[in-house]
Amino acid sequence: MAEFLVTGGAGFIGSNLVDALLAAGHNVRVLDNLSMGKRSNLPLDNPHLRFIEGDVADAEVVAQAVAGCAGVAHLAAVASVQASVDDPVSTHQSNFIGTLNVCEAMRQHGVRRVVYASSAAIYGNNGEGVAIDEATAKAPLTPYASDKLAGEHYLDFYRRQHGLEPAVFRFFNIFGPRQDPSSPYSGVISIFTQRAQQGLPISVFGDGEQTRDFFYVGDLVALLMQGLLSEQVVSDPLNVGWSQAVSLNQLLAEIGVLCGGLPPVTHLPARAGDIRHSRADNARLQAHYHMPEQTPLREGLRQLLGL
Ligand code: NAD
Ligand code: UD2
Repeated sequence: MAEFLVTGGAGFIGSNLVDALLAAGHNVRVLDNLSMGKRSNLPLDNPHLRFIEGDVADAEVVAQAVAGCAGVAHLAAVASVQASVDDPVSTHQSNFIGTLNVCEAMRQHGVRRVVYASSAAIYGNNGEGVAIDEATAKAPLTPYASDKLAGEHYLDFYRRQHGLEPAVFRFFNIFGPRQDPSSPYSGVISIFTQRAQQGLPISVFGDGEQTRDFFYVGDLVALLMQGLLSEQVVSDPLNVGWSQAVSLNQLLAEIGVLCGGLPPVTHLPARAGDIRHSRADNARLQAHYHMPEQTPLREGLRQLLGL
């Protein structure tokens, strides 16, 4: 069976992808520095899994991890936008140099297929209020977004020059089991559900009428698997969202139903620079991928809450 490398495989999205690859009978290598990921996210006793603790910023380590594998899902990054604002130099090592190291290692070892985790952050505030398509002008407002966009450009260079086959996905708001709720900048669903379960007060920044296009991690994994395994991939970047707007107030109502009520909800001033409405135009994704059946928000929340 083919062996695949998942960088960042001990994290939220990566570990869900690892589970799916193993379940499909593949061998998996994970390269993760455990800065955010956890060993407990991985089935370490599975003989088909090899865990390498190491940094994608280390070219040598990346080259060893890439050698001999059939394809790479490159998910390792400091996923916190705020961390990139606070420490652009250090996060650049993970978020950009790590991507360049993966490209170079793939070129050296003749590995072609790579799935890349880009982000809706590359659009900045552009397209706000309409469904954002991939042609929307790019406006990276943070080091995180700049690094993700630069990574896309480098992958395209390696595609043209060295025959790499990148499958580039621009994730909107992903949620589900193993998303870490511990920072104030963690995904809102992970924070709200954890606080609801623990009976702790919930803070809504603004009036709660801002909307997001929430996408369940299991549905994302189905797409990442296709990106990794399908005969051919489209090299154009693809938005990953359902093109559905859910407000925070609607989200809280759903959580309230599942948890049998909500703790006190406080409204605080809106976050500076917060995007009011973010929604993907996913026509290009639909044209090129077999879309999974959508996991409804309530069902995704149920999974996350362990109900
Ligand atoms: P996560 O923090 O759970 O996963 C990232 C993993 O990468 C962690 O396990 C972390 O330990 C590892 N990592 C970080 N720096 C590393 C380094 N230098 N070397 C090796 N490993 C390193 O976050 P996630 O939400 O699972 O994000 C996965 C990918 O998806 C990231 O590239 C992120 O930028 C991207 N993304 C996520 C979202 C979202 O909604 N969660 C949205 C857009 C893009
Ligand atoms: C998401 C991504 C970010 C970047 C951005 C691009 C996550 C975690 N963040 O930011 O990486 O790609 O999209 O547009 O996926 N909120 C509250 N209370 C809380 C926490 C959040 O009200 O305790 C609000 C927050 O102000 C925002 C909404 O919830 O209006 C969603 O916040 P988020 O941090 O989950 O995600 P977002 O869309 O700001």
